[in-house]
Amino acid sequence: MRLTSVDRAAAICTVALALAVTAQAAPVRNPANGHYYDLVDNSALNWTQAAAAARTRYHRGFQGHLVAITSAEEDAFLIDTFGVSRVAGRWIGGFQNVNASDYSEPAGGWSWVTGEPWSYQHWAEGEPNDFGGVEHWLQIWDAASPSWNDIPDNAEVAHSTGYIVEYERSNNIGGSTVNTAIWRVRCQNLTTGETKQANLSGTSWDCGALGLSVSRGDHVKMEITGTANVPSGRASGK
Ligand SMILES: [Ca+2]
Ligand SMILES: [Ca+2]
Repeated sequence: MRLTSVDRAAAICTVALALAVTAQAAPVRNPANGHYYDLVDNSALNWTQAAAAARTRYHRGFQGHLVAITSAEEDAFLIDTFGVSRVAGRWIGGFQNVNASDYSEPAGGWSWVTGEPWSYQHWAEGEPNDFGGVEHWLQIWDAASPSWNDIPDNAEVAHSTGYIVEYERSNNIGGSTVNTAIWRVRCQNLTTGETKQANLSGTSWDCGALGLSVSRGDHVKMEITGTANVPSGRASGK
């Protein structure tokens, strides 16, 4: 079979993804809540790219999301399991919802990607500080203590080392009661050129449900971009 450039790109992408996945250790189960956690090394992704990438990962049928650290116990589990040096510098699932009624700088409007209540906080000393007026995303700081820093949506500025994924049953992260994120989901049939897009909540999507016509053998690309309460970023897959 003669591969088109699109086929080759997809094949290379698939190999790269497989290597990236197999390079990671197995996710670790937290017996306190039954959720699994792992670290993904990728210094190139900004927060929104990492947030989208985390949702494309699965473990034992559980869908991933950037970790929402909602208690001291969960925080301690991560630090004890992975170690201070390995959790430092990673994106976690907090962001500042600038449309929220309680938004103010630097400490108002903070939210978790899961929609869980923002109560437990582990800010580094002097943080959040909204440095430069553009720090609306959350990382574990690369300091002696693995505490939190607000930082721009920029991997280079954040000196990011990657991100932390939490896996749990999708009904815990996809229900209307807890998931407030709205995503722009765009599907393109690369074979026919047809494109469909919609703004959707939830945590998994199907290009067929968007009305895209797909025949056997067609190549389809899905892009997930933040809207409204989640800033822009993108991830793509087949
Ligand atoms: Ca801010
Ligand atoms: Ca800061």
